[in-house]
Amino acid sequence: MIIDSAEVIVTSPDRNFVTLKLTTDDGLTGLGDATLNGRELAVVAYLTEHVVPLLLGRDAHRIEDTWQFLYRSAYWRRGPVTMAAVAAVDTALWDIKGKAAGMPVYQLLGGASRTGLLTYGHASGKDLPELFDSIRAHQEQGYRAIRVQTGVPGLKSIYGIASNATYEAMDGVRYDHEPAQRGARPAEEDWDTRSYLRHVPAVFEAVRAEFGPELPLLHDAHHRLTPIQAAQLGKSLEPYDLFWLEDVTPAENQEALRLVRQHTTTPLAIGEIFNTVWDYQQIIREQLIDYVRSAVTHTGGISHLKKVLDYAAQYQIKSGMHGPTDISPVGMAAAMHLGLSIHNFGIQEYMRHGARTDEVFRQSFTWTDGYLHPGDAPGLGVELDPDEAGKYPYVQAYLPFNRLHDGTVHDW
Ligand code: CS2
Ligand code: MG
Repeated sequence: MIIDSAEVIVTSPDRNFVTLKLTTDDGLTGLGDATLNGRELAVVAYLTEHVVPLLLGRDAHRIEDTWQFLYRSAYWRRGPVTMAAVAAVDTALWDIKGKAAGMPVYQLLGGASRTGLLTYGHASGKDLPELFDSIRAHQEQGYRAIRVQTGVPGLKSIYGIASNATYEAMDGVRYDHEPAQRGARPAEEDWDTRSYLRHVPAVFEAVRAEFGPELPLLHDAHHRLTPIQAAQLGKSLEPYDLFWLEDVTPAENQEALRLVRQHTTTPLAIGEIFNTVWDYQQIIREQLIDYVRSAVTHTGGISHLKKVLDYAAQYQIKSGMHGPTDISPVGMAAAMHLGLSIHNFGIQEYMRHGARTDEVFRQSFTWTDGYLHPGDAPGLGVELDPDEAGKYPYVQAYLPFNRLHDGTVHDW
């Protein structure tokens, strides 16, 4: 089964997506998500100029060998662009192997370890009434776990708050926060850690008072705190029993988490910007996190993320795969097949895509009563409609960035 053709498809129905489509000499096709938010075209070039020519004529069955070839023969390893490109090839080959075997990919990964994947959704509000409405709206949609993001008094715009602009763009449907904004330059936002640290515990106190002790609540600090500030936040949120506190401090410095662990028992989730198992080695070995946040799309595909999660399993660390709208339906399906098969599944992030995206990507996965299931179609269960995709050319978009009051650039 020889790889006969390889296409890199860029489309922008509700946001930009990059998809690799492989076709074999006996007509089987496989899709892989290569979307890197705000840097999409870098992966397109890496795939088109450097990877596609190397794939043609290869045996599509040899997934692990192809992974090792792409990772080692490049000489320059790791990093978001390389690992998104490798991920797209790996995922597309698993899709093909599933179709060749006439089985959904999760069956090739060892079969189902559960009946469905618990998901969490993004509730947000610039103030408590708006936040409470958003939580209720997500519960009505079926979510059994809720990520809570809140506005902070004194800050104009902040990560995670769905804006009315998004509201209008989505045909009047209250829509989650879409971080990448279309435009020629990244939007500048303001940030102040002390205002945030003073405000967030009070918000969780109010949410618990309103919604009770059971509802699993998550929060994303989005890489903005120093290690001691992260420890402070984790401690101040302990009374509200969070499911997890995410990206509480930039984790390039893996040791930073030791200080956080010393001061708080709030569960920690990290890894959505990690790309290989080596980014996790110390924080897993030293039990410094509780959830692995990597997505298949950004961590070298199903083959490599499975290795990360198998390593994490030895430390009772669970999966919490990244699943915002910048992970395409192909990347989401890959996450579901892996998540259904592994033992140490924790929870799956699930931001629902827009209607135009659902037209471009025909999906067979289901979301019922708050649980996702990849479906039982052979392969991944997602097909791309080239005519629909062709309607929406790429639109430049950037993630915002932060400046402190004194003008210093800060983590967004
Ligand atoms: C976020 C993302 O979903 C999350 O946990 O951290 O929204 C993130 O900001 C985007 O994926 C960036 O592209
Ligand atoms: Mg996050």
